[in-house]
Amino acid sequence: MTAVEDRPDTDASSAKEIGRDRRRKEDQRLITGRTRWTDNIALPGMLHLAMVRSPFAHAKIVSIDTEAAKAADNVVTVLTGADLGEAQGVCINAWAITTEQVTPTHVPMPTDRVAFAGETVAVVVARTMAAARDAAELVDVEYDELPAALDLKKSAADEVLAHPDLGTNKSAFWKFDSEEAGTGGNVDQAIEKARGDGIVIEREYRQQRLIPAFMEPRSTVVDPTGEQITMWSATQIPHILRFALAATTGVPESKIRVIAPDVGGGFGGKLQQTPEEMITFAVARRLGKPVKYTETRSESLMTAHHGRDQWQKLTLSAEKDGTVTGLKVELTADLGAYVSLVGGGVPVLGAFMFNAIYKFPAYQFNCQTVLTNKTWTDAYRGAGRPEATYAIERLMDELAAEVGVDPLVVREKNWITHEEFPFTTVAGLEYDTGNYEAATEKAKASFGYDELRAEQQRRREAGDRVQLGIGVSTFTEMCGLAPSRVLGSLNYGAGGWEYASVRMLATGKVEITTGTSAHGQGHETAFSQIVADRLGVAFEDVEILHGDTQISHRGLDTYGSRSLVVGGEALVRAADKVIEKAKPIAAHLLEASVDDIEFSAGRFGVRGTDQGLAMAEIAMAAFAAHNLPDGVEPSLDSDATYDPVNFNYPHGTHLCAMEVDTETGGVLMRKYTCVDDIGTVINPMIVEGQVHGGLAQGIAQALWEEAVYDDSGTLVSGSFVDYLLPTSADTISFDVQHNSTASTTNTLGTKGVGEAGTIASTPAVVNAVVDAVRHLGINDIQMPCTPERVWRAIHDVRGSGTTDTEGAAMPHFDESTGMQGTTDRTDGANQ
Ligand code: MCN
Repeated sequence: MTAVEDRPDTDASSAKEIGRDRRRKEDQRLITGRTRWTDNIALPGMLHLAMVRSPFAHAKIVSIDTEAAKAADNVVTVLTGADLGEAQGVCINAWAITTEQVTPTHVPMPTDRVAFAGETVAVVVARTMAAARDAAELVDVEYDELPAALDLKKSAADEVLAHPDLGTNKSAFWKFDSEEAGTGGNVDQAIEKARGDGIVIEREYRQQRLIPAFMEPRSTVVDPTGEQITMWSATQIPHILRFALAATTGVPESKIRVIAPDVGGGFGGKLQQTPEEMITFAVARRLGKPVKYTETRSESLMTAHHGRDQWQKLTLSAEKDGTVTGLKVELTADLGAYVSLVGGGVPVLGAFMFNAIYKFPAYQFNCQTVLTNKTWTDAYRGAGRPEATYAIERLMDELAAEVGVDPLVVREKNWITHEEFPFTTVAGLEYDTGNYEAATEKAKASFGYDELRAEQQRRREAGDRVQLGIGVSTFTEMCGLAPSRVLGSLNYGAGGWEYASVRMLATGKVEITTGTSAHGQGHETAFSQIVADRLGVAFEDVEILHGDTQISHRGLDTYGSRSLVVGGEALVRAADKVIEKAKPIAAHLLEASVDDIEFSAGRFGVRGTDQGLAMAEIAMAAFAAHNLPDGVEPSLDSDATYDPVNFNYPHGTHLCAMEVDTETGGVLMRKYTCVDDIGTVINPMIVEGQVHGGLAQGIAQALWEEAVYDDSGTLVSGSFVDYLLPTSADTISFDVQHNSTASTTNTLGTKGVGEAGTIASTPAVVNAVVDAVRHLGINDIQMPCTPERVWRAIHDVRGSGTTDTEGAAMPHFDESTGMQGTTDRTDGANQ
């Protein structure tokens, strides 16, 4: 990856903060360790928890013998679900996608039956963490194992029930039809017509289950002493968590304070009201003492919610020249054992994105969510949109192959041109701005598209053992979640607004609170840049406070790449209110009319004169209150709650070159270029980091990561030995660029970036791998494209004896370019 560490902050004399590289303020404390992670918190008399977890995917709890554990050294008590009773509350589902949704009750610590391997059945409370974990081994639980619903398709057919009392595994069926919605035509008719005189592409893709493996495992401390119960948690959603705790335990919301201190990553995986948080809260209340629970990495992989896990059945119709006419999506989505906080809605987020940047005249989306006896699923970076993007971008490559043209040609034939914005899509969204042509041209030039295509051709003709594939992904996404009315129409349980406050302190410094809750995104830096420009104050003078419901008392937190476009807009509006509040004070002090006061670069001036006062001077005057106009309050602060009127639509063109060793199945990334359009860039250095991290996660889905369960429902990829998380050594130096069309959905013209790299990259990589071997007769390889899977695909077509395969017998093996799996090459291409 690019070494951003060596990049200095850009030109300090530049007047503007927005658009400027700024090293992240928060990194000072993070990299020097002068900060507080939840697990660092130590309170007087604090006790430690360890969870006793089910080894079975599905079993009746016959008995729990806690005596031996209770007698162990330093153990205070052992509690079961029966002991805690209703005080443990329930884990809520905030998004029932239909009114008929079948939703099993999710008690944090069940008393009668476990529904996935890893579910908690008892909790040990001890004076040290080690004592708690040791004693957890002594809790003797007798189970009566039940058949487990594991395979997604079989579970959808109700072969084995995940929750026998519910009588079905089918949780909800959700449908969108363009004809019914009035946004397009009849998809079945479009497909029927194409069967007669056009092209019909039918494919089934698997979105494997992934684990959002954040750096800091989940951790929670609850202090029930004092007037309020305080919870520190490594969470993305302190505000939502406080609401959920209050709503499900009966403790008044005003008596609960939730603090998300520095949080070491989340990727959607900490967008949850977890059983562990609920149990910790209940135990602290019961014992009246502070308690802490920190999970081990194995617990994290096994029980923090998982992501993706879908089967996608797709039918695309087109005219013979590649003009698309219809798209039908039939999705089966694995919810796992429970319907998590927003998990049921994740596929619905994808529903609006399958049509992507293309002008489909007809579209239908059908989704069946299914309960199984596996870890529950929910948002994972991109949440629904990577799945949709994968499907459509893979399909566009298939269509191009069928028509016999370059994948970019078929895309260009069908995409929305820049003159057509704003454009209402067949899924009913209004895309505000974009320029797919410009992003693609820039990407092609930087990537060396034509040269790489020529090289690919040469290698094919020469029958090289190592073939070259080029993958394209011209993605868009909807982020900036979200207009509250739209969320309401989708039956979501909350809104999508965001809150910010701006307070000018007497000394001229600025204190900001935001309802967003960063956990690695660098809000403190980027938001300081926005405020510095807006109020004309120094970047260093802005302090951003967040992640504490007592300090930033309103908010809907961080996910869905919403923080800048929704939270940043709230901040701009609050800052503008402060400017408006300051104007009468300035006019009064300058003995001018308010109408003559102009604000520019931090100074309130009198039009047509050189008289003026700085923002800091007005702040001091407002604080001292010695000489304020009548009726003006002695303070200079304001706040704003902003509810967006539209989503936000970043887009980009991602191009990937992969080398595939047709003898071993080994794949190696040769080049990756992306040109993203995220509107106005606030901090290029942060954005580059976001894109890098996002790309690594998307590429990992394409090539390495997969959560695998065995036939009994045990997670066999339960450690980093088996769950293949990439390191920087596994990726290459990415070519990251931008093309900017300002968004009209917010004042700053920005678009979100937090998920862009993840959403775009997975299909780019798989398209490249498939492209490298398409001439052999291969049109799909299931993710992750491990050497074994690639080798099997090649082996299978060779075995079938197709002419193509025989024609590509790969006679020229060059030792110097040989690849094994995904290990680095010695020529430095992977550095
Ligand atoms: N930004 C910018 N200019 C833009 C867009 C964004 O400077 N045009 C900056 C923002 O100011 C912010 C960062 O980039 O500092 C990301 O902004 P945004 O796109 O608004 O996304 P969020 O802050 O809402 O972050 C959520 C997003 C998601 S959904 C996941 S998942 C994710 C991600 O961000 N998880 C992350 N990035 C992550 N980064 C880290 N380090 N850790 C995670 O867990």
